[in-house]
Amino acid sequence: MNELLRSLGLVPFFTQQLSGSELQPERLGRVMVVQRSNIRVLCGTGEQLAELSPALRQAGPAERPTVGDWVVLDESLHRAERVLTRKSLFKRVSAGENSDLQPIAANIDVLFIVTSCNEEFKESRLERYLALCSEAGASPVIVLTKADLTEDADEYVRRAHTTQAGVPVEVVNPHQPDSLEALKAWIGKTSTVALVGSSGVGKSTLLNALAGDDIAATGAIREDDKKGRHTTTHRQLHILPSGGLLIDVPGMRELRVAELDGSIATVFDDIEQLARQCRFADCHHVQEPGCAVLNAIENHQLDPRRLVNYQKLLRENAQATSSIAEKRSRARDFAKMVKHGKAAKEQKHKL
Ligand SMILES: Nc1nc2c(ncn2[C@@H]2O[C@H](COP(=O)(O)OP(=O)(O)O)[C@@H](O)[C@H]2O)c(=O)[nH]1
Ligand SMILES: [Mg+2]
Ligand SMILES: [Zn+2]
Repeated sequence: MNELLRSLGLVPFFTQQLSGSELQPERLGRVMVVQRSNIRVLCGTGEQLAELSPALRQAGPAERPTVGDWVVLDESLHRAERVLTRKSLFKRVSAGENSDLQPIAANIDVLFIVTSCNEEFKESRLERYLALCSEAGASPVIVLTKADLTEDADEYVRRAHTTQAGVPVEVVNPHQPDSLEALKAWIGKTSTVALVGSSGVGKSTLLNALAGDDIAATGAIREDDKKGRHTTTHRQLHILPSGGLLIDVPGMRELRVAELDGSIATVFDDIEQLARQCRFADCHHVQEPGCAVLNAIENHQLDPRRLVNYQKLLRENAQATSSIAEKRSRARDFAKMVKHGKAAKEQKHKL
């Protein structure tokens, strides 16, 4: 296969999905940016601006191409025909009334969950990101920025480790350039990493440091022109000079969860284990006698905040999941109605 495509992360998982005529380097590409009606695709022969086929335009948000996707272009090379099945997908519930799942980044291997060593740091937000990461099928790494602003970065590292058993935690300090080496090791040669985290934690700064160039505008620039024109407002896939790919995801203000099957249990495995030892199988860990979870809190083995967040995420997930299911079933009913309506009309014409 084409060298450029290989460096963009093309592995057998994707090539196996191609039929003979699609196996041409100019027809196959990775989505760098999604614009209003076009996508920018890096193909085996260079960059292409492509429009979406009518079928893709009409598809649901989850089926349309997103940053990091592999797409096949048609013979004209100006139209994206199909999206290859994804290896992983980071998604969230879109903000607003009309909640639906919104894809954020596809085919990522590692998710850098970026947070800073100051009051922005919140275990509960990290746990939320970790559940979304587990559901996406990517490996999480918690990245602590602004270590230069605290006397005690180790304390933040300790707290970060409590959010999920075994989660890797890396610290970057702008005064210690070699602190980036650990991150570079995660990125490797051809793996795709997405940077997520609140606005202002230093994602774009990190991207620039890793790329060794000013490819992303940072918050500091915004303060100069007061317009925010230069800060990242869109997601983009960047190719690093040392190999590897990075997707900068601008801060998502709302990060609701839905359709997280077993992922909350993965992040909160400690609570799940404890719950198995409760006297009652259906224990809600509120005030039941013989509750192993409350017992662990009493003995300072479990932070009560963590139990509250676990229950909150479970509730939120159940609610959002059922409302999305309802919406889908309404859409299906409507489609059926339209189809029947059409059929009835045709029948009438025949008579
Ligand atoms: N002191 C310090 N400031 C940082 C660090 N990383 C980023 N910043 C600053 O934090 C602000 C926001 O950074 P930016 O990269 O735009 O954040 P983003 O919104 O996550 O992309 C900018 O003024 C950066 O210069 C760091 O490690 N230490
Ligand atoms: Mg940014
Ligand atoms: Zn219990």
